[in-house]
Amino acid sequence: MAFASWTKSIGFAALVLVTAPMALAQTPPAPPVTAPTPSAQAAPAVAAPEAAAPAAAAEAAPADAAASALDSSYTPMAPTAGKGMPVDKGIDFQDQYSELGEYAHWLDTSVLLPIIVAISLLVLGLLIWIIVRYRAAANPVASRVTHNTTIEVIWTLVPVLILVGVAVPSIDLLAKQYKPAPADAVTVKVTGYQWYWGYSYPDNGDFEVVSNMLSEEDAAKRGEPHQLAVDNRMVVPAGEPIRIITTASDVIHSFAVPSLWFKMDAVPGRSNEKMLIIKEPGVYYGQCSELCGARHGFMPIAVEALPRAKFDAWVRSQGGTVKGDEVAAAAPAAAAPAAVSAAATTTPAAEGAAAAAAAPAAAQ
Ligand SMILES: [Cu+2]
Repeated sequence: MAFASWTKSIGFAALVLVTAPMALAQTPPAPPVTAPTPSAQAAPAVAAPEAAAPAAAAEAAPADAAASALDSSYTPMAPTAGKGMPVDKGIDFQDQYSELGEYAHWLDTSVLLPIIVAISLLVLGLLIWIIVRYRAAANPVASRVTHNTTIEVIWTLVPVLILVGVAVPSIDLLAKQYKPAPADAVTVKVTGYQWYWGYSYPDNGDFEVVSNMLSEEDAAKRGEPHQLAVDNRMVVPAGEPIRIITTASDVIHSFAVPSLWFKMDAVPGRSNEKMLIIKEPGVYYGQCSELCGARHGFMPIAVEALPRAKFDAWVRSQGGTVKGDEVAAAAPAAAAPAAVSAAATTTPAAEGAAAAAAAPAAAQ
C-alpha cells in the first residue's frame, strides 16, 4: 500500500517539521574580538577641553590637573536611528550589539531558518505529488505494500541527524548564556517597580538611578523614540563585562533589551544574574517584558553604553565613586597620564585636536 506508506512518511516529516527546528552541522562563527574599536571608544563623548590641556599644564599646577582628571561631566548620548531600537516594517531580529546576540542571530538565520524552509518545501512537494499521482482516478488499484525497511531506516536516521546538528550550536549558545561574569565586572542591580525601573551601582557607592518614561513631547524634544525614551538611562561601560542582577519590589517584571540579546525576569524576593558585554557605545532600548499591571507598556528601558572614561565621569556626576579616584587625587604625579587618557576620549570632530594635544603630553 504505497499510499499508506507515503502517508506515514508525510506524517513523520510533518512531525519533524513541527517538533524540531533542525540544523545541519555547521560551525559557529569565530567569536568577534571584544575590544571596542578606537573610533567607538572616542565616539559619544563630549569634548573636555580642560582635560585635554597638555601635560605641561599639569606639571605647572598638579592640583588643578588632578581635579580636572576626575571628569564628572555627562550629556545624554543622542541615539542613532535604527540602532538599538525597532525599525519600521522590520520583521527580523534587531541588529545585535553583543557577541551572544550575533551568535544567536546566526543560529536563527543560517541554521534554523534554512532547515525549516527546506523541510516545509519537501513536505509541501510530497503532499502535492501524492494528491495528484495517487488520486483514485489515476490510481484505481492501490498498492498493498506495508513495509519498506530502507525507507523506514532513512526516515528515522535523517531526523535524528538533523536534531543532533541543531543541538550542538544550540546547547553551546545556552552554555555561553549561563557563563557567569568575572569577579571584576561592573555590577548593576536592576529593580522593577510598578511601573518604572531602578538601577543601582553597588560597586560605585551604591547610588540608585530611577528611570521613568518620557512624555511624547519630551521624547521628541530629545530626538528619541516615544515610549522608549526615559528621563534617566541605565549607563554602563562598553566593551567590558557587566554583571546584571535583576529583582523586583512588587510584582514580576522582565528586563529585556532585544538588540543586546538580553532578557531576564525580575522577581520579588529573588535576584537573577547574567553577564552582558556590549560591543560598542550606543543607546539601546528595551521594554518590560512581563505583564506587570496597568502601566506595563509604559516602563521602557534605555541602556547607554559609554567608553570607560565617560562611564566613570557619569558615575561621578551621579555622586558615585570610581575605583582609583582617591589615589589620583592623593598623588598629583599620577595626574599627567590621567589627563592624557582623558584627552583621548573626545568627540570624533575633536579627535584630531585631542591626538595633537595628547602627542606632546605623551612625549614628556
Ligand atoms: Cu513591568
